[in-house]
Amino acid sequence: MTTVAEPAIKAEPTDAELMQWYRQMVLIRQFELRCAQSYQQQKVGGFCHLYVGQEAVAVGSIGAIRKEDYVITAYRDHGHAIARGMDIHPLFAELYGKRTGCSHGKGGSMHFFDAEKNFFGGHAIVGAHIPLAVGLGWAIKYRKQDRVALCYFGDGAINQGSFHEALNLAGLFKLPCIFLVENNEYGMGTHVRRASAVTELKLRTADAYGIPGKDVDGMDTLAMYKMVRSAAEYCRQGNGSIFLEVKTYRYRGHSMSDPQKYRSREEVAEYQKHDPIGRLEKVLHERRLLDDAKTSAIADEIHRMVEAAHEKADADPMPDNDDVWTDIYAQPFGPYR
Ligand SMILES: Cc1ncc(C[n+]2csc(CCOP(=O)(O)OP(=O)(O)O)c2C)c(N)n1
Ligand SMILES: [Mg+2]
Repeated sequence: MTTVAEPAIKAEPTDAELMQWYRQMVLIRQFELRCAQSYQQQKVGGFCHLYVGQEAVAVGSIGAIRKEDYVITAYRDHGHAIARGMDIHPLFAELYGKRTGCSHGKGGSMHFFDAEKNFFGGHAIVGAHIPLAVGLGWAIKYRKQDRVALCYFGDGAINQGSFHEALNLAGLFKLPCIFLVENNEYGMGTHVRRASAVTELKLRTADAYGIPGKDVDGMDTLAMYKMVRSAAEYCRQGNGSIFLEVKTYRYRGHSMSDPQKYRSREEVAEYQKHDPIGRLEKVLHERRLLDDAKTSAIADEIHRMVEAAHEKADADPMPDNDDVWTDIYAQPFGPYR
């Protein structure tokens, strides 16, 4: 069995990075709250899965990798897109089915995408993008590049065949992939205990596929950052893939239409006591980077930003009939562009 050394690198973020992450987390939360409102106003077509509560996972992990590294995720993708630096106007526009959306209004909430930022989506079928992450890892190795592929998925994907087939190949070919399961305890309304024979997910891959596993507190941005920094280093050094079990929690329902009968309000409240934004706020207060006045100024500024982006997207044009012929093939073919 391969073992991973404890974080060898001195991964201490700078003050500027900490502040940037804090702003990103507040932005993700406010973006999500506006999404919920817009959904209720029937502005959003299709499904919508909110990331509220899980912000530290995307922000801490994406903060630990480089711009040239690849990121790919499942359908709860708003937080990852924002953490990857996507502008929120094309995200709102995508939700509202507008031409100016990041996928030209054809993908919706589950298909945020930005190839220039090496953000490969946004995928709706549970576990289906994990083999794509192996493809990214394969491309990196084939081209002898100094990159990693960071792949997120939920605890519900862990028993899919695609997960096991993909990890076997990643282990066999020693591909530079970080497989990161966001264990928020539930796949829709099913607790991980009712779906998995082995619930300690970090134990799943070492003996089976030669991919070592670690676990990390996903409500702690700094812990996320440190773990992913060392995982990326492990991959970059040619050791192969790594599997991270991230313990996190979603405060909202699975999607916008979820009466949440499978859990109690007390359970949600217990997790909210360890809110990732509150925890980072405390660190910033201790380091004297933030005080109460600055906290509320940041919240106000981000609120204005979110409202402006939403209003602009709301006023943007819908696609034309002709747009049905575009975005089908990468290269022009027949009537398609
Ligand atoms: C192959 C497949 N089966 C079923 C579904 C329906 N479905 C959508 S989300 C979901 C639960 C997945 O939960 P998890 O992977 O834990 O992600 P989370 O929603 O917690 O982020 C299911 C079963 C699907 N999209 N794809
Ligand atoms: Mg889940």
